[in-house]
Amino acid sequence: MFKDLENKLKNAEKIVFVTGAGISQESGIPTFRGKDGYWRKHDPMKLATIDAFYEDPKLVWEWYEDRRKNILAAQPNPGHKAIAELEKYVKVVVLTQNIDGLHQRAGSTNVLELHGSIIRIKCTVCDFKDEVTSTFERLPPICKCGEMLRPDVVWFGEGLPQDVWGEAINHANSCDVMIIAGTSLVVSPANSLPMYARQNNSILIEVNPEPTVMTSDMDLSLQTTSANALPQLVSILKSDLNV
Ligand code: BJW
Ligand code: ZN
Repeated sequence: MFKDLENKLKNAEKIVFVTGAGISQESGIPTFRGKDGYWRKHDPMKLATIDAFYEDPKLVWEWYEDRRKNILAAQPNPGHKAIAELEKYVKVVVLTQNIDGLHQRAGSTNVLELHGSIIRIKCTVCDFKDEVTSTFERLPPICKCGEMLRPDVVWFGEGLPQDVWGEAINHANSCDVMIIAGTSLVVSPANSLPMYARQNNSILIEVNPEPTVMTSDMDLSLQTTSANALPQLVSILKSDLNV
């Protein structure tokens, strides 16, 4: 079993990371469902659905503005940096549910944002999209067309950007190793990505201090934090890879 695992790791040509809120926890960004997670204090249906947004746009915007300030002040941690470092040795793709941009800031160049980005805004009606890092004077901000602007993120009940999701499936279908870090794997469709990788007979490795709904499906489960495990894992991969 371990010989098989070792051989597959050595010969890996493409490694895909699937990441979630837990990978940014050590950068000071709260998770959703963990201890101190957002959904422990707030009802997701009141903050992360289009109905909630139309019900109380100011409240939803205030939540995103608070998070944006925290995210812009945060720094990538050793987990993000280790993933970026691995790109020097093998093809790496990051499929992230996070909207914080920390993978890109750590240096990863091939990142697909499944749930959008907190830096981007879009109009609720017209095609207007923009990137914003400053704060708004009035909430909710209004588009030139007179309608409300919203964060360009994916809320419950909304489809993922089709092109991004299509590419994510292709990468999951064609990777040799999938490393799943810092996600509870309860939110669909992102939680189906390990199944696509499994169909390709790829190795599944999970990094999470807590067991998840898919821990028993993993080839290897590292029950520790990503800032602890990923630098070690990447250094083993670097020395194992036939590069
Ligand atoms: C560490 C760590 C450390 C801690 N190191 N690890 C009924 C009504 C409406 C929808 C549905 C429904 N039933 C099912 C659905 C589908 C729904 C869904 O999956 N719901 C489930 C929750 C039941 N999915 C959707 O709606 C998706 N769209 C969709 O399916 O479209 C098709 C469709 C369209 C139209 C009609 C019908 C279907 C969209 C999902 C969008 C998710 N949006 C959010 C918020 C927006 C972005 C934002 O503001 O940030 O995305 S919710 C939130 O969950 C956020 C995250 O990206 C996402 C995933 O969470 P994640 O990353 O896994 O975080 P946590 O907190 O859950 O886990 C953190 C983990 O880290 C834990 O395991 C810790 O142990 C660990 N950890 N410290 C490593 N240091
Ligand atoms: Zn508009």
